[in-house]
Amino acid sequence: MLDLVIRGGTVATACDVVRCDVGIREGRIAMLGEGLGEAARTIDAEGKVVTPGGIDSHCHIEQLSASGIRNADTFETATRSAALGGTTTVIPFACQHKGMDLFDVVRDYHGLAERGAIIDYALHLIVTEPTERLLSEQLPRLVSDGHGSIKLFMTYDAMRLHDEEVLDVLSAARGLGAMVCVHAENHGMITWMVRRLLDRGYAAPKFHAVSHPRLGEAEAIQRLIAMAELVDQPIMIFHVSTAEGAATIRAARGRGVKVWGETCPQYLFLTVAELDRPDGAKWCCSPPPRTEADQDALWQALERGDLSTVTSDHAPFAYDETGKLRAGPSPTFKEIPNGMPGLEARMPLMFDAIVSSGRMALTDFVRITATAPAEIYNLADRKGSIAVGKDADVVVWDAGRRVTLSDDKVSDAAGYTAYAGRTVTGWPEVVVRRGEVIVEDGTLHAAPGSGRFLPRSGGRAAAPTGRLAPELDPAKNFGAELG
Ligand code: DUC
Ligand code: ZN
Ligand code: ZN
Repeated sequence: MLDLVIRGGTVATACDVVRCDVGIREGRIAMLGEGLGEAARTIDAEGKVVTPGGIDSHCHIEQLSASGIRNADTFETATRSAALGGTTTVIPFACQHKGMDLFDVVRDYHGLAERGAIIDYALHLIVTEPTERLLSEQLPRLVSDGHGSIKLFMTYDAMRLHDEEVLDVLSAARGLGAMVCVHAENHGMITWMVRRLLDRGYAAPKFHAVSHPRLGEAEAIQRLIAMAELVDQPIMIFHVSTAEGAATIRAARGRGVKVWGETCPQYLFLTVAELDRPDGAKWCCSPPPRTEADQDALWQALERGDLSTVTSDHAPFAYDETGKLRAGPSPTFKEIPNGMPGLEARMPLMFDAIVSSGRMALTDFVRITATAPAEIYNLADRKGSIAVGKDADVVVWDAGRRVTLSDDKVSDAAGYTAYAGRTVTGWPEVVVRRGEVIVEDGTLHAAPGSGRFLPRSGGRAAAPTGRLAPELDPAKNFGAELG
């Protein structure tokens, strides 16, 4: 007998939409078909839309910043909010700061996640100090233990790598078959702008956006792509915010470079105008929200497949003295911790904008929010689709329900939503994680610590193309291996 049947819904994957039942046994999808037999429990999904649970492949959870401040959320509160928003898998970070041993860092984040996570998780490794030991001993062990992706920063004083260090990590990742994800902005342009703005007294939150020139995004993406091409290492560009950034990725993909791009709801739905509000600090994130023309360009890039995923970049700080206002009630833009909450709102915002508005197809919604991240980060054997054998991570949507997002409804620890006042059509009514109903009637029914670690290698997306730059290709050059 089946454990659970979701009966009569419109079931969507990234390629098909069919009306059928979903039969679940022992945490996995066991059958798809009409009139599936008896089950211990049945959920009536007549008139509802049934999709895979969301995968949020870029979110900061219980992460310590370089300045010592920790995100507002714990694994418990962050993954609770994710589940209530229809997300069943997250990929947050094990974040090294300078002077920290990467093995200790990874052990500590595993401890936090094991204790608190309510949904399943993998971890990206943030590398800020690529020493010889880290590159030759630690990364190989950690990747083979199931951490198949590495993240680098090209900006932030305390986090960034110089180009030579970026090349070291890209080259090491190539040997390990790991994906490399990058925060790509031109550091010098940002610090130069910050100094000039503050020197002249331009300190309000809205100047945060001015200090991150759009040219700096395209430049860093282009430079990173060139470095990735030199050593033939696949890369993912995080949080693309500008039309020029997306165009740079499109051009590289057009010549066969293995580069993927993501964007986030803050670049699809918000503009720089938010930062000019009295509480503009809430919207200070990096890169900053841009213009309506950028929103249009990013949507087109998603439609064409130039950008593949939409993640939350959830980085929550409360709007009080513990977070956004830790430097006082009127901080300069430089003193405001960067980031905004978004784990809970991502899926409803995207369902509304793609499915309810008719901008793209239901299959596109599934691809962008679940299937593509599963494929890029090598989770697709278990996650990201509704198919026999996969984990039964499923969301039942009331496609007609209208909900106005507001601060008093958020369930993460930031205490506000960047989308307050926006009404979405379509809401995740029931959320199933590995066959267990974990959200129903707006209530969570899962214990902290019940989420599981998802070990993974870099997989197919992270495999090199075999086209090294001529200077590094022994066959085309001087016959010696430099890689
Ligand atoms: N910028 C980042 O680089 N990370 C977290 C959030 C943000 O705004
Ligand atoms: Zn970033
Ligand atoms: Zn981030």
